Amino acid sequence: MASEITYAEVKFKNESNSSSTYSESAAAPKGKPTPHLSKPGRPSLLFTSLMALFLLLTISFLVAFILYYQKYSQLLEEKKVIKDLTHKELNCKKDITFLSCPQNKVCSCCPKDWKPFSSHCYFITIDPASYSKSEEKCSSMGAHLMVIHSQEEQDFITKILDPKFAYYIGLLDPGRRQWRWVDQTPYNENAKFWHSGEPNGNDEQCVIINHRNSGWGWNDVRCNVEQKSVCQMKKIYL
Ligand code: MMA
Ligand code: CA
Repeated sequence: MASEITYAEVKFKNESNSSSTYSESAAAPKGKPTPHLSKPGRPSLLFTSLMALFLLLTISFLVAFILYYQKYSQLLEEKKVIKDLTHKELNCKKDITFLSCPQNKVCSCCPKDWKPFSSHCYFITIDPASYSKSEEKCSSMGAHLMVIHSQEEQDFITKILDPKFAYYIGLLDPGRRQWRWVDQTPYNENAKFWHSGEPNGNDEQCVIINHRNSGWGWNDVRCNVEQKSVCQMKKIYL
C-alpha cells in the first residue's frame, strides 16, 4: 500500500513537468505499477541532468588524459628509437650518482667514438665544413655544436684537439656583436676564452677554437670558412 501512495505522488510530479513522461505513465499497465516508478525518493530531473553532465565531463577528461598520455609515451619512445638508430653502439659506465649498472637500472652512456665529460658526450668531426653544415652534421646525430660554460670544459676539450687545426664551436653573433650559444644557454661573461685581440671582425659571426702561441682560445671567423668542429650531446641514461 505504501508503495502505491508513493507512485501516485511521483506520477503527479511527472504529469506537471513533462508531457512525454505523462504519456509514458499513461501507456503503462494500469493494474500494477512498474517497479522503477515505485521507488521512493526518485531523483529530480535537474539532479539527474547534473549527474549526467558530471559523468560526461569526467569521461571526457579521462579520455583526454589517456589520449595525451599515449601521445606523450609515443613521443618518448620515438626519441629513444631515433637515438638508438643514430648511434648503433653505446659505451656505458656506472655513474657515481647511480650505484648499480646495469642490474639496478641507470647507466650513463656515450655513443661509440664520443668522449664523455661531466653530463655530456663530445664528438670531433674531422671533415672541414662551413658553420651551418657543421651544425647540420651535429644535428643529424642528435647533438649540436659544442657549448663551453667553464674552464674545466674548455680544458677537457683542448686536451683532445689537434693544435694544428681550428674547430667550430656553437657560438654565433646573429648581429650587433651579440654572442649567442646554439643551445640557447646564456653567454656567460665569466666563462669566455677569446684569444687576446678577439673578437675583431664585424663580418666574422661564427667562432672557432684554436691554438696560438699564447695557448688555446676562441676567434671569430667568417661562417663560410670550412673548419673541423666539435659536437656535443647530453649523455644517454639507460
Ligand atoms: C687572423 C686574425 C683573426 C681573423 C682571421 C681571419 C689568422 O687570424 O685577424 O682575428 O679572424 O685572421 O682569417
Ligand atoms: Ca677574428
